[in-house]
Amino acid sequence: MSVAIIAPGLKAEWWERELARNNSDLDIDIWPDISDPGAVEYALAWKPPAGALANFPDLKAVFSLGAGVDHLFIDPDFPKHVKVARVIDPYLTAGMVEYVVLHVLRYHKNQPALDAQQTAHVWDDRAHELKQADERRVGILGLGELGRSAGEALAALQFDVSGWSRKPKDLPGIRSFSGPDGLSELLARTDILVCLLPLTPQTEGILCRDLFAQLPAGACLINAARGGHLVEADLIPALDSGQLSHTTLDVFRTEPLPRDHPFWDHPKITVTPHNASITDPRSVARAIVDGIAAVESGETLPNAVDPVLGY
Ligand code: NDP
Ligand code: OXD
Repeated sequence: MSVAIIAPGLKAEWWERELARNNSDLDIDIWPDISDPGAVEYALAWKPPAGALANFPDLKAVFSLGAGVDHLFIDPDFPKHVKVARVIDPYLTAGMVEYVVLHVLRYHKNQPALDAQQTAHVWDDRAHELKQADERRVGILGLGELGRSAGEALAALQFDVSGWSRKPKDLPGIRSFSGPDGLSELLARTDILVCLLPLTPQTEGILCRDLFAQLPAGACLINAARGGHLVEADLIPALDSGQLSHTTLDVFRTEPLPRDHPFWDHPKITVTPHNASITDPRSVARAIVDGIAAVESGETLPNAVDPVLGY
């Protein structure tokens, strides 16, 4: 069975090792050194160069090396008949839950303002509003694997949690909103907004001036989904006007974030380098090997995405 790994910039040799550890019969090549493109039946991919997957005429399935698949569907030559699976993995979920809880707590405890006080050598324990977690309203855009798990963790910490998804949900401790009206209702009752949507034509640019205007003044934003969700030109005006009080961004339209980008130095923006959560080959390679076995035995591909919905 011939497998290609196309993940420029990732540790492809690590993936090769972990795949081989789980199935020593696989014949694994790392792009661009593919010995026989005509033999490749499965590909592991992360941000593959445009057209690269179209070179494999007998490709049966592509395994995204992340939860998102936008990096595949962006390729105009992506072979549309090929099945696509994404990562759903307890470690990836745990990493995102940790990131979201970390940054929600940071806002809840007014940490950005306390950091500024320390810089100015100011001791003032009264400067910040006292709110209990159940008085802090967190709104999560996207209630899938990651959004739902982050919401459950925040609800367990007693936060007032709401979430928005395409279809309504019934989740303990999370108020569910859906559709365009549901989005406005959620925004109106959100102090800390977390974006965990997939990037699709429907969600591109959703974090924009109009959305910010629907939040209570002074709300905070955490975007751990994709840079394409944010209209970058709308962010600094919203922060400077006070409509937003602080933002944490893990993802950007251009990654790495260019060194001269204004987000780096803005006092109300926290930048992290797209590492909210990272796929761990040690657990995900096993799932990929199982996925290959499922396709080979005529079963449904586990963790398959819907190519029409794009997630
Ligand atoms: P899922 O596919 O499990 O969940 C997606 C959620 O978004 C679902 O609840 C879905 O609704 C909702 N949704 C999709 N489209 C719309 C829409 N048009 N309107 C309203 N809701 C919508 O994805 P995951 O939770 O696994 O991952 C989310 C994203 O997080 C990934 O696509 C990726 O971009 C990002 N990510 C970022 C990482 C990082 O390190 N920064 C790491 C991992 C992922 P419904 O339930 O009704 O279908
Ligand atoms: C992912 C990511 O989609 O790391 O998994 O961004």
